[in-house]
Amino acid sequence: MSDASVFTRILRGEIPSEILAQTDNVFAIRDIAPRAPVHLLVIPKTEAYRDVTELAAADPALLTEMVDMARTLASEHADGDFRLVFNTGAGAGQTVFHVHAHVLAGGLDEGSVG
Ligand code: DGP
Repeated sequence: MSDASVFTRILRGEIPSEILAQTDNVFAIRDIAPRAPVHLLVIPKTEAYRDVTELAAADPALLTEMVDMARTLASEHADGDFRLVFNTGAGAGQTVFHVHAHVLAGGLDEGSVG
């Protein structure tokens, strides 16, 4: 039984998921339940931060690195435009408390925020 998050277990290879991109600090996978034609997750390798508010306060450079990877992935997997979503708190739909960004792209409905 491991206390590691599902994303840490993917990074370790304990749960199968293709690593689409990675740096020393950040990696990306496909969401298991896509809600857009392109739906990727950008995740810090550390699971020290539960959500984006903790991350932004403690390590804004790491947050910037996540945004940079999202931009690169949106160019590689779609036309470059993307929506970046951080569900923050269970009431907002967060289920994994290891901060991660949803990168949604490819044929999104205009004007939608959700
Ligand atoms: P959130 O609701 O914001 O905490 O998003 C967590 C996302 O993680 C959710 O959209 C589904 C995804 N997810 C959960 N378990 C796995 C998994 O084992 N593999 C992959 N690829 N994605 C997962």
